Amino acid sequence: MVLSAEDKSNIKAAWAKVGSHAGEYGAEALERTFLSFPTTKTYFPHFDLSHGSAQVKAHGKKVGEALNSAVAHLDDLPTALSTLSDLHAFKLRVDPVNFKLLSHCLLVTLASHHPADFTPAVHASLDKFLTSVSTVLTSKYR
Ligand code: HNI
Repeated sequence: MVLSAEDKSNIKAAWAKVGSHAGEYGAEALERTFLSFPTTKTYFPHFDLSHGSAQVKAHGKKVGEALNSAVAHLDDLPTALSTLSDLHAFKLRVDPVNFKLLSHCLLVTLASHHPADFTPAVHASLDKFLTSVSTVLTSKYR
């Protein structure tokens, strides 16, 4: 997945609108993922997954911060996400299909909060971005 110059500028512009809400959107995307795709909950047996859960909020913040960092390092995602890649591949062993589900819910969350900014072109660039992040996080599996 190669991000074009236009993708990069779309991703940065969209993320500028996200601003300080990345953690909150991360938590909303997680809640949407757990509700819409319940098998994803199997990776979080140790979490309280109820609506408003402090654990989901805290985890959403971590996911949001990781995405903030990825947006700041679009030219070198493998380096920026290297530690997280090790974690997901070697320790958590999350099946790659789940990354598509979370990515979808991240897109839905962004679209619902920023409908006017979520043009088809921005949608496509954000989809490529999340696919790139997911590819890095699942790249050390085999
Ligand atoms: Ni993921 C931990 C980021 C996809 C299951 N994950 C993290 C952490 C970050 C993170 C950041 C915290 C690391 C730390 O504590 O050092 N995860 C991301 C990102 C994506 C992603 C950016 C994709 C966009 N993770 C997924 C998916 C699943 C997943 C798709 C499974 C459905 N992640 C986990 C689990 C943990 C985790 C499980 C550990 C949670 C805990 O605290 O015990």
